[in-house]
Amino acid sequence: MFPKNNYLMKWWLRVKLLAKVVLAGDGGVGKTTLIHRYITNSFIDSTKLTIGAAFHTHEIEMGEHSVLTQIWDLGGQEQFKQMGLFDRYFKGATVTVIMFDLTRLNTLNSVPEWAELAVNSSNTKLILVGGKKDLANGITFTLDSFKDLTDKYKFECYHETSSATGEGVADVFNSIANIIIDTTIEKQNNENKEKD
Ligand SMILES: Nc1nc2c(ncn2[C@@H]2O[C@H](COP(=O)(O)OP(=O)(O)OP(=O)(O)O)[C@@H](O)[C@H]2O)c(=O)[nH]1
Ligand SMILES: [Mg+2]
Repeated sequence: MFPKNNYLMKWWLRVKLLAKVVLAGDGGVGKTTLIHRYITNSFIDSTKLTIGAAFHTHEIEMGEHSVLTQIWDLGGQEQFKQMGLFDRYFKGATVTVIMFDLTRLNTLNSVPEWAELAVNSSNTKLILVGGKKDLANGITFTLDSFKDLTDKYKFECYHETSSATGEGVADVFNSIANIIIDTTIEKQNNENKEKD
């Protein structure tokens, strides 16, 4: 039962804002470094490749809301994709971040494949991230640069990040939290309508 009164709605959201987030994208694009930068505010310049998947929980403060995220950081190396293990990680995801590397633009070619895996296993919203901006020699994009991708997969937003300088990192997680808040409210409003 979802409260219709505004005061109760705020209280209810405090209790209910818990969601699954998946970080996907090719090997070495910077997923683990991004989550590490966000959680610890520090840069690791030589991570080991992620084997299978790694799991974190993190609370994102968004104004009056506190959003509890369960984040799955997938190992992007081809051998893990070939194992066909990822369906279960995407299942139930509210937000999927698909990352490519601004210094290796061929990593953009895999974005549709990651997006397919995500949308085939869940009702997830998608965010696109271009990583390693500090090494990109000024190469930059906007969401409109990816018209074919956004038409097909409806990416909510696009961010460019550098885990070395921290640029853009908080923006990604703020977008994640905002999507979780909006999706939770929308879902409950729909359930209320069905009951009325
Ligand atoms: N200069 C710079 N280096 C980065 C950045 N992000 C990641 N790196 C480096 O890129 C390498 C790979 O980063 P990871 O975070 O391990 O990549 P990943 O996407 O998790 O890779 P898999 O676990 O194999 O899927 C590491 O040596 C990082 O230090 C960045 O924003 N700037
Ligand atoms: Mg990794």
